[in-house]
Amino acid sequence: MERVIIHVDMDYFYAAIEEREDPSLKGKAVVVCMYSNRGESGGAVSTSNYIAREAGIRSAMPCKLARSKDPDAVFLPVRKPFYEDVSANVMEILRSNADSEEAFEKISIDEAFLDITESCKGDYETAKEIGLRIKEEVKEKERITCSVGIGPNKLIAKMASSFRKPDGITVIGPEDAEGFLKPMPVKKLWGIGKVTEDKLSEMGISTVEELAAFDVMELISTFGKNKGMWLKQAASGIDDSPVKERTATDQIGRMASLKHDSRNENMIFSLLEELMDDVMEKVRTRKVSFRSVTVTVIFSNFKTSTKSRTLNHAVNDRDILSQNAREMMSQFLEESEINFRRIGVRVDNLHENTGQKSLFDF
Ligand code: TTP
Ligand code: CA
Repeated sequence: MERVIIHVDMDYFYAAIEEREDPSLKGKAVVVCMYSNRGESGGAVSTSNYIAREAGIRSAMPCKLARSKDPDAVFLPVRKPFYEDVSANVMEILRSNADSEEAFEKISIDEAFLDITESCKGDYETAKEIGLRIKEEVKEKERITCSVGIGPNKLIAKMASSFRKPDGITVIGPEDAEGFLKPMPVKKLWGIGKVTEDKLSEMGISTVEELAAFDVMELISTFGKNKGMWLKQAASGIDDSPVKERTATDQIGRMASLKHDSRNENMIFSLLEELMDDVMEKVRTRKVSFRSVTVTVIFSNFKTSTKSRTLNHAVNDRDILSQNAREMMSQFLEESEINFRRIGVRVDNLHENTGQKSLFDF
């Protein structure tokens, strides 16, 4: 049976929760701000409701700028622990609508994938009913709205959910997938970032249709084997990745703030070394090896960006971790001009060490 996947994305999540909590906000522009320790003037917008978006207010914009765009908007500070509680309730509703406990994957505080292949027996009409039922259940129990995308894989489902927002539902059957993607600009393809978008643009590729038609060997020579093949497949609407929850036990990571926002290499790399020491200590205590390394940077405007590498085989080697993490961190420094606020390093794809001795044991 062909898979049927649902992606659910909560609408203007933090601001929607604030609206729910205070009915007097109804009809007003609401902006949720992450104020920094430097006070109100230093903050950035976390999110805003759709009324505020009409005034041009966007996530990650400085709060000061947002205020100038709509002086009548209501500005509220982020209450992350509270939103996390609401998120946990929503995720329980979503999980209970997936084929099984395992057929569920939370990908952020307000987004998740559900595999519903068995529940709908591969039928898209039934899938749409399930999608509508989920929307109703979330609205009834949590009094906020979400947008739902349904498709033959995660990529299509994810892109379908953002097609009609807020409170939308979009169903893209396998036969519609190509037509759905074709006219989109490549930057809309889930997984394509600014750097890739710019490179593709230099190659004369601006739509998904152009990318799908592009010579795969040429893509590979520019982007490397994995990424080149992925680009070709994604543009053709192909995505075989399973819906699978990433549990905390699958990864070991550490994150910390710099003393102050900075692009100073000494400061960044020495913090990175400390974080890697902590990660390696846990790797050794848990007697595991890892096959991938991820570096995360949270910039001074609160944007988060990650880079990952998959190694040829599982290792528990400090030098290999260090080499990969440092290279990715250098790329971050090259690519952006914004100061770094927090950095993190994580290893995942963990394997238990067999009896064989590792380099560490010698
Ligand atoms: P999103 O799903 O990107 O945005 P949203 O739910 O606010 O709006 P949409 O209707 O377009 O889906 O992000 C989910 C939450 O994550 C958002 O409510 C606030 C938080 N967030 C930040 O704190 N900073 C950011 O830059 C972004 C994009 C989101
Ligand atoms: Ca959302």
